[in-house]
Amino acid sequence: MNEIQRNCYLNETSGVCQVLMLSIPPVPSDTDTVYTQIMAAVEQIHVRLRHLKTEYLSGKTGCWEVVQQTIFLKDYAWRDACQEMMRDFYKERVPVNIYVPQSPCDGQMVAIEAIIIFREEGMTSVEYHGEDMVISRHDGMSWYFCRQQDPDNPQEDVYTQSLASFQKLRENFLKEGVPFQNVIRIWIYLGNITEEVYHEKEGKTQRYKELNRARSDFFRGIPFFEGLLPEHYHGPKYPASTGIGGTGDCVVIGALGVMAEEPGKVQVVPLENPQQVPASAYGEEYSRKSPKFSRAMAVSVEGRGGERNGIIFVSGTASITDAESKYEGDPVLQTELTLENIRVLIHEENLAAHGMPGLGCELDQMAMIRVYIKHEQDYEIIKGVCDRLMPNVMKLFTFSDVCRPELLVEIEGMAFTQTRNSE
Ligand code: 3EB
Repeated sequence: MNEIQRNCYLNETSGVCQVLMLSIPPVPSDTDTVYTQIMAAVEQIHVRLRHLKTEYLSGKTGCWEVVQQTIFLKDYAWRDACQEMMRDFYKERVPVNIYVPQSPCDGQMVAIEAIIIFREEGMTSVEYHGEDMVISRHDGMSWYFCRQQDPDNPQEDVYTQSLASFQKLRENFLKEGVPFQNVIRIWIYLGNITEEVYHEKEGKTQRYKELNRARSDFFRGIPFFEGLLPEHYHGPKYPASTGIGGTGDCVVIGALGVMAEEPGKVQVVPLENPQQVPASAYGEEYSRKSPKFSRAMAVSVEGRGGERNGIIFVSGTASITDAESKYEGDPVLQTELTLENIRVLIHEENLAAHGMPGLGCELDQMAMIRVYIKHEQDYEIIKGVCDRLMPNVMKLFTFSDVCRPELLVEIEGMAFTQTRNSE
């Protein structure tokens, strides 16, 4: 594999071409600053895109549009300067930039995970609606990339901050006519996630548990995925999610919504893992209000030749069987169980059981994973397991705290799948 193939995943279907890319600058030298690191990362994205255009898309008219960048920053104080650089670079087409206070594991100051769409005339449109929302439309459906970068009420407690963030996020979607029930994937970056806090009524609790309480209150009564589910689906209905730590007191949310423009073309289904209790059914010992998320979301879109194209968004996954953490203190076994959980989750058998036959895949066919690592000393070990079990998958490693104290690693990711043409 060459450098570009290793850090790009290109998914070309009959209706659209999407690219996932990891742009990680060189390990900084003495003369590097956050500016040189960010410029190196952004320029690298565009050098690779030019290469991809000549390599794979020659003959097509259109251009690349970077719709979302998740920007991992070693120091969150760089966020505003970084956003200024993005404005200068992208001008009137600034992607939804989600700034995450987590350090890349090889010592870089920054790392970028980018979602890119090839805007082809008559096939795809991409609209930039301010810095918090980008919409891409193709295949009879629309994708809404959205962010909620930190609350305006930092003086308040984490419950109030989280609830306000969710409410702002809902407003961002409603401005575009998207009800919150159409949000399928959420990322929540919560600073000091395991820190104990005290609440008048709750007593001694934890920042993560207070987030769960806010999320439960906010989600109550939302008829998630109405009109988009397979006919006989009766399981829990919540978006896929990552709830993960970060430095400082941040509450940063990224979210992805979908709308079907042509009825019947799009289906979504929340996936549960037969080896795990649904998170929404966890007992009170983990969090008085359980975490409301599904283990993954599968989206199925009808292609031009009658085939169905699948995208699976895998939630943050950890070393948990049933509802219990396993292999306390052992990063190798925790990583192996985490990847086994993902393997079972995205396997054809599980997709078929959830009403989406033909759209499953194997672990090593995933497009990418993000690996959140709690302790610096576990990085090489955890990376070793991931490289062994998924040698062909693009991977991003960052240091961050995980919500349960005993969990050493959490892994999320995406997979693109396709049914064989039925004709
Ligand atoms: C777990 O399986 C690990 O609260 O949104 C993973 C993914 C976890 C998402 C969330 C929490 C969340 O329970 C923790």
